[in-house]
Amino acid sequence: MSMPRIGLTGLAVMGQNLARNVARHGFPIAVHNRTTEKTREFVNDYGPGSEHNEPLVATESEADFVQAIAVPRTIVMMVKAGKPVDQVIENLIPHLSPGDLLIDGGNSLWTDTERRIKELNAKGFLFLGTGVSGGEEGALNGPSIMPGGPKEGYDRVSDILTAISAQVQGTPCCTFIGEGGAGHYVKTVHNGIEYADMQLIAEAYDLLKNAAGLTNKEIGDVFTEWNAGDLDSFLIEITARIFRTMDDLAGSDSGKEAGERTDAATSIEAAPGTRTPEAESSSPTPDHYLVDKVLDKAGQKGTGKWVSQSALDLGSPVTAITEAVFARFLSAQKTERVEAAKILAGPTGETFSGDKQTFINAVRDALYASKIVAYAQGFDQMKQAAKEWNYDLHFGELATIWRGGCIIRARFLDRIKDAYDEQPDLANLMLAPYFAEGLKDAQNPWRTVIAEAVRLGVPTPAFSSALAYYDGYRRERLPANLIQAQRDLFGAHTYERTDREGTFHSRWAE
Ligand code: NBP
Repeated sequence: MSMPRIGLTGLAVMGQNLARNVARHGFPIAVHNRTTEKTREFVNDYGPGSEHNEPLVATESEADFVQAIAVPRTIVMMVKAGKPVDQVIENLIPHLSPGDLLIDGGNSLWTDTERRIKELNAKGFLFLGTGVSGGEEGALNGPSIMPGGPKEGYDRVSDILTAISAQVQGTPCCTFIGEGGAGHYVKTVHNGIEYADMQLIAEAYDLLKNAAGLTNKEIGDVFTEWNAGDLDSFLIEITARIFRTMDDLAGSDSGKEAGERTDAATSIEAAPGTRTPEAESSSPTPDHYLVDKVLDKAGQKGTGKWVSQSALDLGSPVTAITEAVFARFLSAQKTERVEAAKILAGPTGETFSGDKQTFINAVRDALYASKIVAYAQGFDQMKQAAKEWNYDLHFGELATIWRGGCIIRARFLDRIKDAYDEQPDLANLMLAPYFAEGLKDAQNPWRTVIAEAVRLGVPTPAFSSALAYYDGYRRERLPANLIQAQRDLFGAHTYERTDREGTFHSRWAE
């Protein structure tokens, strides 16, 4: 094995898989972890002499790690975002040589990345803030990679990054995003879109289950069918898988979902403690869908919140993303919700009475239209950020590298790419003819679904805010004239007129 030109520190789930991905592409790689036991186990399991025989070089101290890499070095850090990144940098610096390149592949705050680029540059090192999306599986088999920072740094390692990224129609899902914190900023917005996408799917599920009364089996079938159409995406695909997973830990004391059938499901690989409905058919006791046993408190690591915070600073109305963040906060108030459920009234005497299939199709259309809005908002935010911080973002390229590997990969990213290829300065994605047409076709069912949700008391914050954004954006005149009048009346804030230039202050009627 030749001396590695790259090393990776941080051998948790992402680091291990990414290191193996690099090694499997024929690039020997030195590996390191704060807890050295993990490094030993990892290299024993996958390194030279193991059944995988991958070109991994185990190292223990920071000095050993750095010495194991050929100069000029490239070192990838896959550690917890925040302070650990600074600690790792501090520990590595005494051992580095001028010109070495550090890559932070974690979900770091882009302003931290901007700071680290400057600090390391002052010390003679290069630093890239690089978004990596795709979770464990993507890291191993090909993630979407969003590198930002000095172009010189990217050029040094682009052969490795493009080789290990997902490939779609021969195109790597990795491109240089831009200078400074652009890579981590784009990754953060990607995560914001992911939040919205997941919330929209959860709302569709809620409507199918609690408005139309579909069983889990039927819901799984609906998602499988949707995945064959315009909604084709990783998140819809995994949602269908979730509805095909039974819970091995379910006790026999609680009842099976009424009307549930457990036949005819596509085979999936069952994780320990779970099995598929086929396995269930040979089970001596009736069983439960695992999804029903999952506590309804959504976790988060902060990237969605960062998108919303940044959107407020930039003045970009990313309503669907922010509602998705708020929905996770509300879900986390489980104890309060359990109490509130006993006190607060919902609609009385209202039941679903429409045609089920028509409603299912309408939910599909509402999901599709809301998803267009969520992406449009995310791209709008990146447009504002690019202006604010001079990021040279190429939106068509972003859509290209999100087509594979990452969590928000979806069929319609091809259409987003086409839209920005045709019109790089597109004001809003919703205005691209393909999406404007899609929204036009979906708008009536979208409205029907939201009206039905309101009537039945099913919360749809992301569906509803997406529609309100659409209706607001397409309105030539909004009621903001009244807000300006109020501001001028109580605070002499002045206003502009529709019929003449200048700013005005009026004495409003007593
Ligand atoms: P974690 O985010 O759980 O981080 C664990 C790693 O950080 C371990 O290697 C740990 O070493 C190391 N570490 C910590 Br914690 N504090 C350290 C310190 N002070 N000095 C040195 N090392 C330290 O791992 P992950 O889930 O693999 O994620 C890695 C990065 O990738 C994160 O930024 C994450 O947000 C991002 N990311 C994760 C995913 C995903 O699906 N999980 C997807 C995309 C991006 P130890 O073993 O000694 O404790």
